[in-house]
Amino acid sequence: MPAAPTPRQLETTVRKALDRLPIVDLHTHLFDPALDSMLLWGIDELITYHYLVAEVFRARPDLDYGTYWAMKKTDQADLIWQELFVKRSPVSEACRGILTVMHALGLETRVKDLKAARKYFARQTVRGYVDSVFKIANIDKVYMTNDPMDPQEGPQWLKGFDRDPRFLGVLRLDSVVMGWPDGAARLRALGYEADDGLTGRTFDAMRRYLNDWCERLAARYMAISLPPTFAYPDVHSPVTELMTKAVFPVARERGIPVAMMIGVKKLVNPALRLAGDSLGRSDIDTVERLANDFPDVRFLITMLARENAHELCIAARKFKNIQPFGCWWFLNNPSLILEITRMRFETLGLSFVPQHSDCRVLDQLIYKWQHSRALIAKVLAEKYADLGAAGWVPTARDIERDLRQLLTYAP
Ligand code: HDL
Ligand code: ZN
Repeated sequence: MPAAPTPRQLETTVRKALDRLPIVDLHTHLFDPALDSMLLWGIDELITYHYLVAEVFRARPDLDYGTYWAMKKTDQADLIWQELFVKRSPVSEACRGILTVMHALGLETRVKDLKAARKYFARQTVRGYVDSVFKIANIDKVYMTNDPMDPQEGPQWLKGFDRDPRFLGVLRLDSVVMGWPDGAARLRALGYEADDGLTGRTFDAMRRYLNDWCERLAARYMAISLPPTFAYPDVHSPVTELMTKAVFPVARERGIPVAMMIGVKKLVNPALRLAGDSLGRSDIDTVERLANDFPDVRFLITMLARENAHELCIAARKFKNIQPFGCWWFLNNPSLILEITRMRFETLGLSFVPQHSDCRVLDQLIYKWQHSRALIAKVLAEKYADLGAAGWVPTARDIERDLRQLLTYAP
């Protein structure tokens, strides 16, 4: 009987297997390159990512919000680089990510300015760079976040374009469901005769919109981000009524899941724009009641508050139609990824999706997955080492099979 591998040997083996596995990224804000300027990439987009915007105002509380927003993007990036990377050590996860990307691209990271980096990106073409980033990050496919109500995006889908098969469609619901009756006017503008009231006509119009756009996008799931106050049942809530009487029926008919991303407090500081959202603890009872009352609807669930992470694991043990996914947004930091991934392996085995990147900028795929692969491999190796103590040692095939289940999840 060969000696059981040491924990360190296991971690190396699992990490190498994970590095070799082309990953399916279940939630991003990336776009098919055919959607032109909607796909963000390059050093200035990377450095002005909203996570870093929040951080630069902490480094420079004297900086006026309006002054920053009036700056050109390259000037914003230069300011952030000076304040967070030159005058201070870039120890935050968002700052570290920039260095990981630059290093992976062969760019010097201890530099006073972004001249060399801008020269590098000026030599790239978007389609060539998409191929490079997918190769470096070893990504198979990414799920987009598609909003037909977006004035820049909707018309391009109506016109039609040749799709890149690496970018999968997801119908995002926030702009048509949240803030009702704003969505009613938006539906009418697209030719769906919704009333402002929650009438049968409204639910029919919403269902037609959902079906038409799931078809057009070849949507693999529908997604919505919800506030901590989201509750079910709640007959007074247009969101709850539209989800239960329009979204879930269409998801059931089409055999696709609904991703509910719960816990966002929108724009607690509007002056920060995209960076202005915060979080709150959400109601796991609502998640359990929905899973119980809609047993034939599959729910992809991610919650934004750390306190909800353990509750979601247990709710998923009770309801097989709940699939927890990712360490979302404010949880996408090493200390919390380790904690949450450990509790998920311990309570759910392999029946969860450990991570999604949430990338807004293409190049982020490189860092978000390099950082997460290391952490997921570390935790899985720990669990294998625990099994080794009982004489159960994973084979290379076991490891490959387990990683494939975890990180190539297709809803
Ligand atoms: O609603 C969402 O999909 C969130 O991920 C937001 O887009 C958020 O601003 C974000 O980018 N988180 O990483
Ligand atoms: Zn997102």
